Amino acid sequence: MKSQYGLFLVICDDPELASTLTHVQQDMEIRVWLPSKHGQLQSSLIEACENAADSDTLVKGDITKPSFFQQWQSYHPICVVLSIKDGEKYNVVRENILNELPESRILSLQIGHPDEVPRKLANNNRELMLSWTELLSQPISAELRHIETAHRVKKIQDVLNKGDKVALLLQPDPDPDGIAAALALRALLGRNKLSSPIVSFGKVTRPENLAMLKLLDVEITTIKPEDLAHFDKVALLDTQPGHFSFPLPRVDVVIDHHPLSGEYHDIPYKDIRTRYGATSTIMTEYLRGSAVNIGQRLATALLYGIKSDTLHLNREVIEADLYAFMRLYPLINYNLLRRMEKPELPLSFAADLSKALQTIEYKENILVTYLGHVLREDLIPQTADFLLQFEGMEWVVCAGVFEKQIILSVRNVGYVKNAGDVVKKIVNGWGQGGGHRSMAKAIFPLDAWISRYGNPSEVSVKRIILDLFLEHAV
Ligand SMILES: [Mn+2]
Repeated sequence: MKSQYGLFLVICDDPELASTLTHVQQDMEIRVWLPSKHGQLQSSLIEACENAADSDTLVKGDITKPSFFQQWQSYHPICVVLSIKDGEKYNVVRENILNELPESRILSLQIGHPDEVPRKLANNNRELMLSWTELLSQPISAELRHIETAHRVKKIQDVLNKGDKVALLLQPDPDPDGIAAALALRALLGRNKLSSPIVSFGKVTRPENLAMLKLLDVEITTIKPEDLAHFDKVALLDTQPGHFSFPLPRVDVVIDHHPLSGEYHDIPYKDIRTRYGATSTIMTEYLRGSAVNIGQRLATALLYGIKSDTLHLNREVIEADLYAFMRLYPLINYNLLRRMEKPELPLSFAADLSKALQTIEYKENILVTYLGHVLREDLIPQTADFLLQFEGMEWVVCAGVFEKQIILSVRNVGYVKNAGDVVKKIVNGWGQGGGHRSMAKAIFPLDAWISRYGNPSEVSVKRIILDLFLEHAV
């Protein structure tokens, strides 16, 4: 019978690997070769593949004979996994497959170091050869990292679960990485928001972070430092005691990826991995190492934490970040992620955006525009992101007024001066600002702006910004 889904043929002389391979391909009909001669290999293969899909799965025969393969000539496509240790036999079998099943493709897996068995596509374009080592080394080393973290999780649980009330303390303007890490720690402890609230000495301010709280239904309580005394235990996530300008009354756990800013000898549990792109990566390893189920909400939060701390993996990341990303990605709610990353625009903004587009100005690859008063602060950075797509532009500055402040969203193409440094020079002394290589933000109190430059008008704001950036960015 010809199957519309094709055939997956396993020719493998290792019973356990053969059995594993029967679970790899879900869509195709599976056939596993059995040696026709009674013997150790035959009985081991039968035993190992006992649970394979159906009774037709195991096929006896002599693979050194061309005729064995002729029974599948009508199938299309045919994928063969070939793993035979004996080199001479391997060559005979390979020839038989190539000749008798001209439509087949072969994945040839060999034992050996990847240097000796480099990934190679045969001249016939039908066979890909690689080593089992190459195939397995990445997932196995990730699982080794995960299991290495399992005993750490036990220690965290021992430290924190002695307390009735555990504070999950984030930095004063909590960001997605910290929020996700707190949700993950709560899941590891098997606690809820009452017994382990997320707390901070400041409020979430960035619109996309507020969107995260709203969409994932996360509460953060703003507390004063002395309120920490009401908690039995305190865990710091994505931050360290050294980041605070005053001594914290108690700290039991620190999990972070920022550069070490203290010795912290007295803290019962600390895990600070400065090579990691995100604390969310560390937490994902904790969760996977202790086999805790990662639900959709938690997965979405952790993936967003990794994405936002690594600028969508555009900043330096290590394999662990990529691996965590890969494992989380299938678990997330894509719709929620999109809504967190790109908050919807209010319809009333269309007219303002249209005017801002019509009145853009540029000089020496610097493009500026002014939105006037905006309903929501994130409309300013969202417009700046959009404007950077215009050809030839290296810098974009989008300005707007929000809550008695003039806010500048700055973007650049990444190979010019550092946006954060430029903004720091511009705000020097009378505004606040900073950022990264290609993204930055400046905030000027409206009255300070007025006393310096007069009332902000579309024409004056654009001229002032252009002058400032021509002076400092070029
Ligand atoms: Mn972080």
